[in-house]
Amino acid sequence: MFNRIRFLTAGESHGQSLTVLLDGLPAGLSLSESYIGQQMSRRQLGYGRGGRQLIEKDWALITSGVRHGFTLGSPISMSIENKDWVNWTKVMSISKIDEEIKRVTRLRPGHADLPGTMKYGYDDVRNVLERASARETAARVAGGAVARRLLEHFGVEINSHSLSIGGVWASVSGPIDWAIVEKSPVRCVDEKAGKQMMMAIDDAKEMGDTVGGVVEVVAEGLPIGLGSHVQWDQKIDGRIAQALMSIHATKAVSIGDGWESVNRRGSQVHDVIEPVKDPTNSWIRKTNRSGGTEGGMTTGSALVARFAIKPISTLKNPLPSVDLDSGDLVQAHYERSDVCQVPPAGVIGEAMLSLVLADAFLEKFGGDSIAEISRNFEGYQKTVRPRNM
Ligand code: EPS
Repeated sequence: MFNRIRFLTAGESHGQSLTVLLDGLPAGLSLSESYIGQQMSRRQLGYGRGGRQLIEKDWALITSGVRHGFTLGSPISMSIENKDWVNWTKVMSISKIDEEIKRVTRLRPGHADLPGTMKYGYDDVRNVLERASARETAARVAGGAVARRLLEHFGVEINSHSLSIGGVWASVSGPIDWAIVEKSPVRCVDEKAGKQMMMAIDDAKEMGDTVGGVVEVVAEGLPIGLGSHVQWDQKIDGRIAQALMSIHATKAVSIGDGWESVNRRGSQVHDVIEPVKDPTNSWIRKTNRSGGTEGGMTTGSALVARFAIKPISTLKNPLPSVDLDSGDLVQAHYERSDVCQVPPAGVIGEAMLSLVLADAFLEKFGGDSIAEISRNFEGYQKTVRPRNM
């Protein structure tokens, strides 16, 4: 997945804590727990979130790789406490307990329950659902925040917004006012659509159901030439697609005009390259239908990706299902959950996009310290212009 950064998470939703391990970041990057905490708070917001977000105050304790406010170049590890753990010490005890714990055997369609219990030979769905839970995205956002910090140092800005929820679509034209998005309970720039999205979430909640939608993530300020055309697994669009597709409940990913472009002719799809007047501001396009990638590389235009979040699988009014032991018809398992995960998905998508782009940035401008990477980056940027300018 990554060429320079190694990123792992560990931890179950109701275990003691989540763990994050990041290796491959350079020395000399300013980084603080409060910076990471700000991103983690953003993830906990969103209309339609479940009761768990009232219990948790997500915070990532940095346990290595940072000294006096700057990265050391050594592995960065973080620990995120699950405050809910105190209510689960028996159910999620590490050691054997002599108390009978009720097994979860009623399989939820749409989650990891059936494939997970068959794959690992479990008799208790909880052994799957604890790790499969979207709680893990708290760890992704912590790791993604470190990557975001690196990109911000080099002038890259990452944002996201909800394009649709429950079939209600925002009408978006022109530059997006990200301050409006951050204030919106559904992270939607279109206030009218936002209100209708909240109504759609309320209606679903009323019916014990759930709703999904579409999120758009945007990275601005990227240099041209991240990724590569030379090998299938180096293409930046493919790497972004995998990272976004790996987010819980994601069922589709597109870049730029994506699916819409197939209805148009090439002359209406490709972004014309404008003549260069100012060598320090080269390769401008008046359109960005490509979403900032061509041939598996960044073009220098905004990187724009969209991903579809399915309505989440835990329904208060459960679907019919089957019991893992008997194979008989039962109602699917229900436990506290969200009604809609689209708003937090934007923040999680920003984190995953940051990790892919930071990895590609380090791949191109490698170096062990921010100072060395800066020299490489500035030297490259001076070459990005027509050859005789
Ligand atoms: C979530 C934490 C989970 C769920 C939700 C998202 O906490 P709990 O299971 O204790 O309520 O609320 O997970 C899911 C919706 C899912 O399908 O796994 C979180 O922190 O984002």
